[in-house]
Amino acid sequence: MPESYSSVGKRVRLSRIVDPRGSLVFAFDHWLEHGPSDFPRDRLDPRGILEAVIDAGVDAVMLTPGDARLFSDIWAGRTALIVKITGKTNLRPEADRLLQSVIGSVEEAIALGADAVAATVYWGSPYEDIMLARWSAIREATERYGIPALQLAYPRGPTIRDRHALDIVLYGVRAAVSVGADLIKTYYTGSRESFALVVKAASGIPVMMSGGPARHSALEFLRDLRNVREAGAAGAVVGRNIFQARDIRAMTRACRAVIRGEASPEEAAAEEGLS
Ligand code: FBP
Repeated sequence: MPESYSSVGKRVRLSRIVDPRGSLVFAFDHWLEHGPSDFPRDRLDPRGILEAVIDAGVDAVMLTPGDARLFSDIWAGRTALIVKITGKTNLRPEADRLLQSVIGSVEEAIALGADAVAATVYWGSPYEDIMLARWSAIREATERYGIPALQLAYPRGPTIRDRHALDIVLYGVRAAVSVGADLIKTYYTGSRESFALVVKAASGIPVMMSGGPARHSALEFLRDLRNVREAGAAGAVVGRNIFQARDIRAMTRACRAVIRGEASPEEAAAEEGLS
């Protein structure tokens, strides 16, 4: 029985993002999600950051619909595009930050030339029900159009004390698989051994580590990337550890070399003059 059109589309598009050697995706929705606190005064220009990262080489960029449109002259033809169609700001009252709003549609993402659509689910949020209804509608549309659905599976809510705890991350990832994610981005559990269990629980659905806040040193982050790779993950989706780095281009190249297994963290750091 031949594959469905949609399944071919998903497979082909996913292959533009997931490099079998290990993928590096640049997440750049932080102006919406976090605001100026993420951006030192010399990093206020999104164009310069995006140009530097793409020039250094990443497998894909993840952008909001508005930024994907505005910066198409930078990414188009140079890297794959993931359009994130949910978001929130930190200007909201704290309790309401546990809900992601819809900021675009699958159709708009396709119109922009996207290779995947991304949406966040805060597993454990009091708004989980709303986000799951939205996720289901998004997933159904991605099925129709043959475009992969990436879930940012983020356990977050009043019952969750440690978002990075193994059982919590395992639960979020298994839940993401259960609701049909084609690709999963989730928190790092702190070690190769524990992240290997997360990858295993995903039952073949590719898992990528979410970068998280900038580490104390570039080398520390590169070691996390090495662990994630050795855990069998498909790669990493990284924002702050790249765009807050002293040298954005050098850090991007080092991350790519480590996630692909082309260099050890120490070799990549030395090669790029990072510490
Ligand atoms: P980082 O590598 O900077 O953590 O980026 C990944 C990401 O998921 C972004 O897509 C998003 O803006 C941010 O983290 C969400 O951060 P938080 O976990 O603080 O909500």
